[in-house]
Amino acid sequence: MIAQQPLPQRDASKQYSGHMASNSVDDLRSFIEVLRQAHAIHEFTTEIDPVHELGAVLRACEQEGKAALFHNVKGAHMPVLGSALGSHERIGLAIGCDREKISNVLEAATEAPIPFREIDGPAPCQEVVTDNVDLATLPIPVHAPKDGGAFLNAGVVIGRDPVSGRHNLSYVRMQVKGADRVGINLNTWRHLREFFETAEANGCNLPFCVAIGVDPVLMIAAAFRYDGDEYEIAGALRGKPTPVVRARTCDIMVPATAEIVLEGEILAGGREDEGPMAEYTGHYSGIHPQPVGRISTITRRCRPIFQTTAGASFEHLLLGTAVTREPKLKRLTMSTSPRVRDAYLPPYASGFLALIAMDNPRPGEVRAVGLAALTSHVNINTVIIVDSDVDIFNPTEVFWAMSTRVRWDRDQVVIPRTLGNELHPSADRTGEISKSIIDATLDQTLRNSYSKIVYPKVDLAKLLAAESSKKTS
Ligand SMILES: Cc1cc2nc3c(=O)[nH]c(=O)nc-3n(C[C@H](O)[C@H](O)[C@H](O)COP(=O)(O)O)c2cc1C
Ligand SMILES: [Mn+2]
Repeated sequence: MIAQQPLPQRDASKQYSGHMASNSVDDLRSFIEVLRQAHAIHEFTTEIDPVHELGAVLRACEQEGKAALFHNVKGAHMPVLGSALGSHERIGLAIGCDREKISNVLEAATEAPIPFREIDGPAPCQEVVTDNVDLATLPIPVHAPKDGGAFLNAGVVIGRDPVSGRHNLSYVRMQVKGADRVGINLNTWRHLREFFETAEANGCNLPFCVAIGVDPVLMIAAAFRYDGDEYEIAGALRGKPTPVVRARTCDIMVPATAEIVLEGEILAGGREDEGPMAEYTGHYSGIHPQPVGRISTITRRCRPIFQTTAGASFEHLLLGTAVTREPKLKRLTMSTSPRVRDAYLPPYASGFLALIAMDNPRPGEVRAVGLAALTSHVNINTVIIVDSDVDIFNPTEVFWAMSTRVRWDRDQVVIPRTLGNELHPSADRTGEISKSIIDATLDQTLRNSYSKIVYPKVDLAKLLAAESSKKTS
């Protein structure tokens, strides 16, 4: 059993409530409305097969910068939403800010947490309760061509620390293995894995819930690394407490407005093969022994909307590897040196690469900043530091700096045998990997001799228009 702990008291003067005033989102449905108004979603009434077709259409929508709502999924009794937060624009819509402000808003949320609030009375997420569980009643897609089956992957997995009682929100893909059985891919370093290992060491199963179809701030909170009760991050992002209700079968609070909630336990002592699935590394994961979960109850709204995300989708990469890790990357690197101008985790590098721009770094500072970047998230294994005349958001410029400003015998440090993520193709199954800092800044002794060539900007269109008007006259 999980011990109930009082929530820690917070300094109310630090409560963050500013930026959400005009945002009308408080659940998945209201977010879909916002996406419609912003023309950020494609809707399909044509029948779509959840096996392989839905994943492919989702990918095509993502490439156009859109979410997708499938109203007619083959064999399904409910619509399916995909890629809700698969772009900076849609993340901005979810939290009511411009894309440039996302990092700041997320950083501020960690500094001014707002705890959840238990609602009185019946909760929408428990309008219908089913104890006779059959996961086949849910439209869980088989997304990518070589996926080993149907995976639940956009649900927010909620667990509680058996020691402190705090709630942890995260994404953990679950492979459907039977009517009420799932394989659970619990990676190294994950909080839920720590909870499970503690429970299992005491011979206990670990209760968990999966909330599918939630207010998008809960989706963002689930991708965060945070040591407190992670409902606090969702509350801070929304500017008010997340309404929750007690699960039916365990001592876990679930979001009251979720579309669907699965309640179950991760079983102590059992491991079964799980995978493969299209992973955020851009490769399929292998098949590995993983813990097994049993779902005991499904609760839902009367007419629920199912939510999914394809493995290795923009949404998976943005949420899981980039946007939610940048605030800490910036905080640690900028507090290491005031000469750090910007820091970026490009989603195209799956969260393994950090790019940092610095102004005239002093001796030793580049490596100090590189070490700070590596410690900001365990998955980061390469840090490239460039001068601030290089645009870190433009890969062409970063490659140019690497090709012209690095002396490889001197400007690269390799740190062997460091904890990373076991899904990286060069890591072993414990997650051990080697990491690297690449100093692609101009050597201090060369700064006065070499400067980047920059031509003045011209208005070519105006010049050419003048040319063609000459021709016609
Ligand atoms: C769509 C999506 C799927 C993910 N799937 C998994 C997974 O299967 N296993 C895992 O350990 N982490 C997965 N992650 C990453 C974790 O959910 C994420 O790092 C989260 O912060 C972990 O929570 P924690 O820091 O509280 O442990 C996924 C992330 C996203 C966005
Ligand atoms: Mn956590």
